[in-house]
Amino acid sequence: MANEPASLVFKIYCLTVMTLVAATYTVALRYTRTVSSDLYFATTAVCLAEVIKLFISLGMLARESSGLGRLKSVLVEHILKSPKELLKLSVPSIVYAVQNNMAFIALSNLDAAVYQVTYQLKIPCTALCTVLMLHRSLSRLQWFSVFMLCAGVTLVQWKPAELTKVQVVQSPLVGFMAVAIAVLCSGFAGVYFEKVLKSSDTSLWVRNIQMYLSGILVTGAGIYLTDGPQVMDKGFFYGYTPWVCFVVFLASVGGLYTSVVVKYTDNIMKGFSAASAIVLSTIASVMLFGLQITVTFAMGALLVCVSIYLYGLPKQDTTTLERPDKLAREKLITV
Ligand code: NCC
Repeated sequence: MANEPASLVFKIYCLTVMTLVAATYTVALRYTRTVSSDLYFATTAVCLAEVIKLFISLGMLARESSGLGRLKSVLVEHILKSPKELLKLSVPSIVYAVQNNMAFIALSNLDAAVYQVTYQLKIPCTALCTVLMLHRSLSRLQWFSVFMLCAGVTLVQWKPAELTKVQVVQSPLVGFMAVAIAVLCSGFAGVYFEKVLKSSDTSLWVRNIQMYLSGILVTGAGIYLTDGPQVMDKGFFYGYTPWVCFVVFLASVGGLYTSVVVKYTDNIMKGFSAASAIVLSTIASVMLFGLQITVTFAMGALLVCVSIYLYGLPKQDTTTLERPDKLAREKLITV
């Protein structure tokens, strides 16, 4: 299972689950941040999700290793005897810890639809990180399609702002700043994890365990530094309702599916596929439940489809499009 290729059906399944979980997560998280009077500590929810992901990854590794003896030797080799690797994976775990906390701050201050729309800036940011960190090249047409996708998803998810009055004080400026930080973190951490994962044969579940171990330490420090005295006073699970547990569950499942998607595709494809899953699930709702399609949705869906088509076109004359600097240098040398 470690490095065998996945079937197309399996990839589509993972992408669809990831996208549906992400959509539900944003709305459920927003709900939990606006309705309850005994507001839970967001930092504890982020930490708890890391713990759950660690245990599930251990279970998956045990399944992959077929036998407890083998599991033990894999853990000794990759965890106890690999401090360097643990340190390497602590980089994305710190960045993801910041990003996951930012999502709570943003959704405490912004409507879920506004958050979802502005968060789409992660698509070009991820493409930029891929080019810079993985040294992959995108043609001009592919760059164009990345921005077209960003505009398309924005239109597809466009909804009128929440009309219901929320019970908490909100600061849109703080919300937008949190989104900006989350966008940068998502692009960087996603591509960094992809780079580490694909640069060796080490199993995805081992990489996840290495990352979640430091994730627990970092998010634990986050609890201590941000809400320490209050958590000591009121308790770790203060304000936890069934909805909050549901949010933590979604955060864990969504994160694990994200890791599988990155393993079998890449971070840019994750953006494209998530967009098509949103379009397809809305079309399915139209056919199944008679949902009304808006003009903005139709325009956005068209942009998403065209951008997917353009991104997939074979690259032409890549030297001139991708490395004009290289070409100019070569010309200078000949002169
Ligand atoms: O923003 P995004 O993902 O890139 O964030 C990645 C999430 O996956 C977790 N992760 C990543 C790699 C890995 N090996 N293990 C992990 O657990 C990170 O901790 C981080 O939470 C997206 O592409 O839009 C996506 O969005 C998130 C989420 O909706 C946003 O971050 C909003 O806050 C989705 N997460 C969930 O639905 C829980 C993710 O599935 C897709």
